[in-house]
Amino acid sequence: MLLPAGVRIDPNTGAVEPATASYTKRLSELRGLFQDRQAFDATVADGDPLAYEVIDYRWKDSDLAFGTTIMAPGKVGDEYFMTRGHFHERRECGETYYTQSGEGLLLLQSRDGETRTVEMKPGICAFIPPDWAHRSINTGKDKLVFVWHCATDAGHEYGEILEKGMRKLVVERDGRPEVIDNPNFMR
Ligand code: PAN
Ligand code: ZN
Repeated sequence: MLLPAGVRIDPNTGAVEPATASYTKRLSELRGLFQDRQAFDATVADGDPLAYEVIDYRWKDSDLAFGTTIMAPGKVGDEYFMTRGHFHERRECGETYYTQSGEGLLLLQSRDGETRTVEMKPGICAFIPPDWAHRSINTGKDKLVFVWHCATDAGHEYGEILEKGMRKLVVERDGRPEVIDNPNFMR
C-alpha cells in the first residue's frame, strides 16, 4: 500500500527528499537540438557541461507523479540551454510546471502547429494542456528550478521534436531573450 508522504523540495537547488529516481543530461547528450553546430562542438569539447537534471517522486501504483527539473544557465552560440522537449505518449495528459527559482521560457507547440510561450519565474505555475509539446529554456544567469506534476503513465514522446525541431527558437539578442522562427524547422 502506498503511504502518504511529505516530500521536501528545495526551491534553490531543486533537491527532492526523498526521491525515487533521477537522471542528468550533459550537453553532449543533446546533439542536434541547437542550431550552431560549431558552437555546440566547442562547448562540448570545453568540459561538456551539465545541462539539466530531473528528479522524480513517482510510484507506479499512483496516478500522480511529480518532481523537479534543474537547468543550468548557458548558451550554445546565441541559443539558451533547453530541454529536449516532448509530447506525452498518452495524448490526454497535461502537466503543470511551477517555477521555484530562476527565469526562463516555456515553449509550447500544439499538434497542429500553434505555438505559445509562458514565462517561467517564481510564482508562475504554467499550465500545459494535453497534446501540446513542451520545452523549457533557461534564459537567466542562474539555475532554473521548477516542479512538474503529471500523470505517472503520461509517457514521453520525443521523436517528432527531435526529428523536426520546434517552430520557434529562443535566442539572446542584445542581452535579452527573443523568440524567433526556426529557419530549420522541418514541416
Ligand atoms: C518534465 C521533463 C523534464 C526534462 O519532467 O521531462 O523537464 O525535459 P525533457 O524530458 O523534454 O528532456 C516533463 O515534462 N515530464 O513530462
Ligand atoms: Zn512533459
